Amino acid sequence: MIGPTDTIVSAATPPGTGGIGIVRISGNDAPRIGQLMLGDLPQPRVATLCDFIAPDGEPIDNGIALYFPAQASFTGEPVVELHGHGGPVVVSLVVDAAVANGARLAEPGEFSKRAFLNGKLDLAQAEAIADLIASGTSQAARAALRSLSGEFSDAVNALVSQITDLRVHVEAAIDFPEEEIDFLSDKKLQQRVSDCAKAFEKLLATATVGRVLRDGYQVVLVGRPNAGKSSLMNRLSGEDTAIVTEIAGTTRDILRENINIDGLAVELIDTAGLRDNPDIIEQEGMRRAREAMASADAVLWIQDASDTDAEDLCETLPEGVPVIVVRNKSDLVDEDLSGEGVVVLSAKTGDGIEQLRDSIRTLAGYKNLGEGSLTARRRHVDALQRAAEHFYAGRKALSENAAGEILAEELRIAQQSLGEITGAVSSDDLLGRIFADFCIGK
Ligand SMILES: Nc1nc2c(ncn2[C@@H]2O[C@H](COP(=O)(O)OP(=O)(O)OP(=O)(O)O)[C@@H](O)[C@H]2O)c(=O)[nH]1
Ligand SMILES: [Mg+2]
Repeated sequence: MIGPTDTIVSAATPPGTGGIGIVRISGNDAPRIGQLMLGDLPQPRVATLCDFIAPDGEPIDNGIALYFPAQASFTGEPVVELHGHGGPVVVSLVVDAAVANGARLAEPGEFSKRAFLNGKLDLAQAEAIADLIASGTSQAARAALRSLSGEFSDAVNALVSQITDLRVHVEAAIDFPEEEIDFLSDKKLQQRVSDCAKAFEKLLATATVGRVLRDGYQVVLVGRPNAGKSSLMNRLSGEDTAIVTEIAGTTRDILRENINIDGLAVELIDTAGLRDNPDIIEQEGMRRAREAMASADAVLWIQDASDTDAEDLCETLPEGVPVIVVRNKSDLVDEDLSGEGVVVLSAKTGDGIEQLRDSIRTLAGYKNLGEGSLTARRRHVDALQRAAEHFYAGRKALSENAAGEILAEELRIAQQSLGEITGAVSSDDLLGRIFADFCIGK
């Protein structure tokens, strides 16, 4: 890949006042611009106190300047950093001076993008920078740092190289048709296929949790009116957010509350009760409830355990969303309500709430999250899933029809999907979308 050639400048510290304000200049022209603004370019990587000078020769500020030659900079290009006083006017005067000397204002994420284009980081690592900056819990921050250091990319690359070995093996078999059958029923090949399957499973589990760590886990509470959805949301959050009454149809709007289950950020969404003859307001509430379910990570289907007539509307739930069935109001019932995949609790007394928290953690894949967690994005999970589907299709073709060509082709596509994660395979459009989400100066 050929990197960009113009020189960019931006404040690297957030707007506003602070102890110091940092302006970063990156590109082939950075040493020349640095020299114009500082009188002399500092020694590489030596913090040097100097005046920052405007094009008219007047000093703007006095501070520390650093020069990083191309090989040893964040972007992979020559970089000059000016650490001055952190006032919005001073910082913008320094930026203006760099522009007057030939630099261009950087777009959001452009420094990171250049680091990627110059091979200093892969795409997943560059994304981890933004995730580290945006992380909302300390667990997420630690996981993002691990992804930034390349642990996630290493795991992806290891899988890519496993698939490459497998492809080489299969393609060799195809090239020697007279021995193909033997090749394809070879024990070693079977071993490689099953190793790949295990690696896919493991990486998908890691990425799925990593995605949840980054984005949080969205749980929608749905059920019949009066089942106790709002009571349960209030109980889980410890806040009195939602109105609770004995009137069926109390909740009509969507209500949101963020909770933290042992470091897992969970967004709870309370919805209007689903019923057969809703009034016009409830109709809209139900429409919003269904919309929330469609994009949720999980659904809590809440039943009133004391209402034996309550018919189960569970079948109205969207396909593919994991569901936890909650039998609420256990305090009103003596009989045993437990069952497979069912949590029995009382929103009123708090009985059984711990089991529910536990079920949510398990469903999120967060249960046994050790120290080794990484952050990942939905984009990564999608690419991994696509790769896995092709791999499994290829494995099926091999086991059912000894179809080596099909396996080889599916492996090639799987490899390509995995390449999208680290950016080994990428398009301008994808890069544009990813880096546009970064903040200015990063
Ligand atoms: N005894 C008992 N009553 C409960 C429990 N949970 C909720 N209730 C009562 O059930 C009634 C309905 O509770 P809500 O939380 O408003 O129910 P909801 O599902 O949000 O109802 P809508 O918003 O109308 O759909 C209220 O009178 C609550 O006090 C429980 O665990 N035990
Ligand atoms: Mg309610």
